[in-house]
Amino acid sequence: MTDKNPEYDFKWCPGCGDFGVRRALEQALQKYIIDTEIPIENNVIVAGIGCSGNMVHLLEGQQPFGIHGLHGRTLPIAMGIKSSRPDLNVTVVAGDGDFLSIGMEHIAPQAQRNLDVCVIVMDNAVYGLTKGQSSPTSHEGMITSSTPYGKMEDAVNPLKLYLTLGVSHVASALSSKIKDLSQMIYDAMKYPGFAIVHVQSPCTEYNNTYEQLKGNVKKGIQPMAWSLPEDHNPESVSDAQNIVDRDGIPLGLIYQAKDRTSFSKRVEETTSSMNGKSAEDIITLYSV
Ligand SMILES: Cc1ncc(C[n+]2csc(CCOP(=O)(O)OP(=O)(O)O)c2C)c(N)n1
Ligand code: SF4
Repeated sequence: MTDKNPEYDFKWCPGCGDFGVRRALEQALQKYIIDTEIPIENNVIVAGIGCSGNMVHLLEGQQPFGIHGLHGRTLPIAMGIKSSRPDLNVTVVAGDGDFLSIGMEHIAPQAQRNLDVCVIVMDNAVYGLTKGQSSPTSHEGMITSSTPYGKMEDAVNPLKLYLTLGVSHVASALSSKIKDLSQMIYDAMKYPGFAIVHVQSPCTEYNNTYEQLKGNVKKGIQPMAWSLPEDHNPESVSDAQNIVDRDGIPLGLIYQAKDRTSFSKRVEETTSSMNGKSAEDIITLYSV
């Protein structure tokens, strides 16, 4: 609940990783509207359903448009917006359950179209809002409310999946490293194609992974997260593949395709090849 939105009586649990993501998104958006001179009202946040989806109501500062849509359907909504208003800066926010479970089928088609949106996936490896059920990124054997004897499936490796499906810009981040995350979100907003920033955003209530991600010297816990080597070339597919094949959580820009035509450009080219024909003209021309 905020002073501005007193009717929304929900908030995140103390320590939830989504607070850091919110701060980073606010900073990135602020920088984006100053640098590009795109007014705030030409920015849209499309949210899925989940604790992460509440982001759209909890943003502070200048307010972009917000759509809190259906579970798993952030990408079709984002595509609808970009089809009719390619000038808008669209950012998708979704949880790992929303984006990689029910929403998984939408990733490949948008990767192939190179839909020019920035996607922020908040990965806590559980379904937080519905009380901690296993998600695609929960590890095999994990005990959750829906897997009391251990999850039977292997975990999805989201970064590997994005590369395989042809996502043009793939970055990986931690919610607690707000400065780095904010820069990654800003870069993804500016990238003219399908850009995903996959964020490890721990759920303090059902899967608190802060210690595993950052490590704890006193307890002899090695950090799972590691920075990309300095000589990593994000334009190299083989470098990117090599990174996502390694254990743990790589942090940084893993892959970025150069010179791929964006969805908005494809729409523009196709529309201009219609030579001013209306929808009715085309239906008449091609109806049998
Ligand atoms: C079509 C549909 N199926 C299921 C649900 C119930 N539901 C709401 S949120 C959610 C999962 C949320 O998990 P995630 O996307 O990982 O987000 P988190 O809450 O962890 O941020 C589910 C299954 C729903 N709202 N709509
Ligand atoms: S249940 Fe988990 S993901 Fe949801 S607000 Fe609480 S800590 Fe965050």
